[in-house]
Amino acid sequence: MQSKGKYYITTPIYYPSGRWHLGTCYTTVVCDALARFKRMDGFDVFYLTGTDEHGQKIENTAKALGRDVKEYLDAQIATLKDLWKLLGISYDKFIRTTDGYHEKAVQKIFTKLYEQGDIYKSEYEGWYCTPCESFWTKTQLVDGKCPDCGREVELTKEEAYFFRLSKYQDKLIELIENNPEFLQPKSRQNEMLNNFLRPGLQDLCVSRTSFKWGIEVPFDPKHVVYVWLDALTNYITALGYMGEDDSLFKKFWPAEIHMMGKEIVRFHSIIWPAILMALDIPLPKQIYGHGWLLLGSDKISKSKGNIIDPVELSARYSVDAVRYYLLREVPFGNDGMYTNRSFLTRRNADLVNSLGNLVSRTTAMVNQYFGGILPAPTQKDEAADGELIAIAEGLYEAVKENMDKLLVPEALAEIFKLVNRANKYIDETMPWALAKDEAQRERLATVLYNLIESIRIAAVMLTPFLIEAPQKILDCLSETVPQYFEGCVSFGVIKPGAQIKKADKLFDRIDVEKEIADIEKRLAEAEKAAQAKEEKKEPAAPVKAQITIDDFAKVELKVGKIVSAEKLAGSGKLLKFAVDIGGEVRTILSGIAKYYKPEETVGKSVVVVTNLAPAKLCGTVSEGMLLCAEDENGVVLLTPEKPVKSGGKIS
Ligand code: ME8
Repeated sequence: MQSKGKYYITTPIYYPSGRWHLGTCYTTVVCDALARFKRMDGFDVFYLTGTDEHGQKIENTAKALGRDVKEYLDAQIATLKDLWKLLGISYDKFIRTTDGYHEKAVQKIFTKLYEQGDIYKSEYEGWYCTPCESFWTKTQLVDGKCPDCGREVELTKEEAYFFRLSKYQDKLIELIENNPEFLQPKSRQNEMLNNFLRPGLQDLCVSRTSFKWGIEVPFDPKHVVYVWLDALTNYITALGYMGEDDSLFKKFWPAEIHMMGKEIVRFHSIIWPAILMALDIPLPKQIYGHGWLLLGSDKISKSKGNIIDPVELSARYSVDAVRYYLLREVPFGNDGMYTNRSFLTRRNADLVNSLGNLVSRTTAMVNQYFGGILPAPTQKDEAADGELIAIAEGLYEAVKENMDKLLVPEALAEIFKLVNRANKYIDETMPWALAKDEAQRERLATVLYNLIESIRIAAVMLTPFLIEAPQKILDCLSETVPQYFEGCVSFGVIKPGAQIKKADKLFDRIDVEKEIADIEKRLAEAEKAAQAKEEKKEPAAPVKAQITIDDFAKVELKVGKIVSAEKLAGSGKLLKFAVDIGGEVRTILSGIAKYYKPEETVGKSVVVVTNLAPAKLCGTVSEGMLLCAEDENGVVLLTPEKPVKSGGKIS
């Protein structure tokens, strides 16, 4: 089919936080439905998503876990990709900001902007936490202290590069005022104009020297590119901008839509167009800031057994139920409130009762009355059939109109109008009554044909939204999932004679009250278990004050060999050792009588602190200390892993 044009749609790039809950899936699922819809509608679609992988926080997290940063990221990204696969996200490209082509392109962009004077060098002033090596803005501080570790911070200056954002202020105001389509929904326009643009823009800090995990500024490598210049440019570098092959950029840029949650609209509607203006490339057609999925009384916590985890939700209630909930229940552009009850009720009402019931009742009747062969509609009745057929005939246009306006829940509501009308049609026409009267056989055939054809159209129109049910339904009708809407959304396409299989249950019915009671029980049990675990936990050993390498160098450690050992008279705890530390034999006392018989230790190589001030214990002077390790099983002497001569220095 001839392309209706191109359609480039993006989600933001995700932080590799590992804590992806139902809310985080919202942007990708919505974009997926739009991308799938546009593809079926005949557009050449490019759907981009990816991950935002630079910055101090990521470096700190990986280090705290004792992991190599890239290795840590690879594992996180694999998990995210698995989640997108599970949810059927049909992205065309997944960009990682650690991808080499992106890093090179960002360096070129930075250099270009610097050379043309849009980036300049100055000083950044911020609050610095020395132990965390992190800069914070005043608003990020918690009670004036580091938000990560709670320690004191210092006002510090750091050399940094700045992007001349202020230079674009007037152009940005003009853009938002004169192009109402650029920033949607409309409420976000006033927010940007009144809160940020009209009060005046400050230049934007685009480099840092206080951490390393970022893209090096090519002409000043002690700097790394800071946040937004790296993150936002993914939308063009993914297409090959400033790369080896920019054919995708030529084909797909500018984007039809950048979709995101409302908290990052500011960066997309102010910083991003300013960067594009500076690069002299066209602006995206639309920035859309959707609302948030808020959580009723449920906290987002997997450890507490909360079903807000999309993987768990999909496993228990199906991927389609998760997608449907996100697309149908959250008023697009506004916030939506998740509760277990709203999720389960919506699933039962629409997917089980309306759709599932319609398909199973109808396919069962075709099997019961016509041996599973679709009969021809030979006895039409305009009064009885007209409304159903009109809704089915007009469904594609109704859905398209809503999707074009990004009214996703409304588009789904149109499809369910048909599903519900078809259920009502069954009640009105009462096929089971027609079946009892041989004279009504043709009418029965027509009723069932109309129902099957309505189901087929509903399933085709559901294809961009759900990923399992439409295929299952169409399979029952011996139809395949079409690539395009064209040619399969008008009424009367399915041919009489088609084999109609009895539908298996599309969605299991769930007793909402029982399920909620179950969830609450599981939550309570998990919470109790977590609490018990917490109580059993030994209090963490207090962390000793840090020492410098110079402090450590003051301790002289040598390998020694135990020449003789005996119990120290008058002490139940101490053993008295003669230890050869290389040409000198020392008397050393150690409190390990409970763990070693004296004769067991003779001949062992041990680690000796040789410059410890002598101390008198039970009348005997100890001239050093033997190092031991301790755990719940007892105390052991430390010994070198391979034989080392007595007197061998330990460093
Ligand atoms: O912001 N409801 O990444 P991110 C709805 N890396 N949407 C939600 C949500 C919720 N409860 N929680 C998160 C970033 N999201 C940056 C973007 S783009 C150049 C850089 C959405 O991982 C959020 O609004 O924090 C955003 O659209 C997406 O998840 C990724 O958020």
